Formats: sequence, C-alpha cells, structure tokens
Amino acid sequence: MQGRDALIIIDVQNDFCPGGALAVADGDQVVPALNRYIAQFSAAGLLIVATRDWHPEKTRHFKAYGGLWPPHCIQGSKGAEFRADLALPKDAVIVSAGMAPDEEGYSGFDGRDDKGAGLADLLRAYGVEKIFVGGLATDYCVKHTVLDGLKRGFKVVLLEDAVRGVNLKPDDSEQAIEEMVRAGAEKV
Ligand code: VGL
Repeated sequence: MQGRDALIIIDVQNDFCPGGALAVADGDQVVPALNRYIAQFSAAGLLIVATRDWHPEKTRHFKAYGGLWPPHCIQGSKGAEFRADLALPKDAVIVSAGMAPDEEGYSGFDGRDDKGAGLADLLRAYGVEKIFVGGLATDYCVKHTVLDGLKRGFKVVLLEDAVRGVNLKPDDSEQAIEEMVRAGAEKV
C-alpha cells in the first residue's frame, strides 16, 4: 500500500450472502478478510470505497423483464443493505450501481456516489493510481470492475482471499480470475 492506493469493496450486501435472494456460496466469508483490509487502509488514511448493487423494482437485469437474475438488491430493501458485520468506516465513500431500469450495473465504474460522481472521477480526485479490489461476486461485479479499472489506466490488485463467485458454471470464478490476470491485474 502507498499514498495513492484505494480499497474498493464490491457489493458485500445481504442478497449476495447465504440466505439472500442471489446468494453466493460462502459469500459471507469475504467479510473477515475485508475487515482486515479495511483496518489496514483506515490506519494508513487511505480511501475506502464500497460499491452496492442498487436496483429499481423493474429492471431488465431481472428475469421477469428479460434479464438473467431473480430480483435482488432492490433500493432501500433489507437485501440491499451491506452485511452488518462489514466494518465500513464512517468516511467510506458509497457508490451505487445498476440504478437505471435499462442498466445491468456490473461494473463499479458505472456507479455513482451520492453527489453523482462516477467512480473513476472520484478516484482521480483523490489521486488514486492503484486499486485493491475484493467482494462479490468474482465472476460478475468484481470481474467487470477490475477489467474496467485496468482499461481506465488504474493499476489493479485482486484480493483473492476476499472474493467469492456465483459460478453459474462451476469454473466461472477460476476463469474470471484468469481473465483478470491476463488483462493485467495482480493477485495477492
Ligand atoms: C452481481 C450477479 C447479478 C454481482 C450482480 O454483484 O456480482 N452478480 N448482479
């Protein structure tokens, strides 16, 4: 970690954890690892961003409207809340994605903070050059955020101990990790 580093925590929300509407196997197990990274980044005074999937009730992201998924992370619902055991500091910046009914919102870089700033602009405003990414899910939002970050010129570190995948096909997460590394991500 250095002065220009930031931690990006992807979608650690109730609906992606066991018992949730789109539960990722062992999704809750990213929390202890992420809490350790949060403590390190906080102690170093570095930026921490938490993204959230934040959908309207009707969106083409959901099966009923032509998409892939059951309803999940609906704005304001319990399922859309961050896991209660995720130790987000008060000054973490929250970035919401998938808010428009015609938007999948897989990438954190498609998301905005409460003032409407996009993630890339936010990171640049803080002088961030390198992002450390963990959370849910490896094969969707983590992958898209990592690939977008690389495309936009950020150095990207994948926190391999702090991600879990949906795995519609059993090796989706493994392939997603290979794809991220091939695109230039470093894993730790
Ligand atoms: C996600 C599937 C559907 C994710 C979001 O956060 O990775 N996965 N919507």
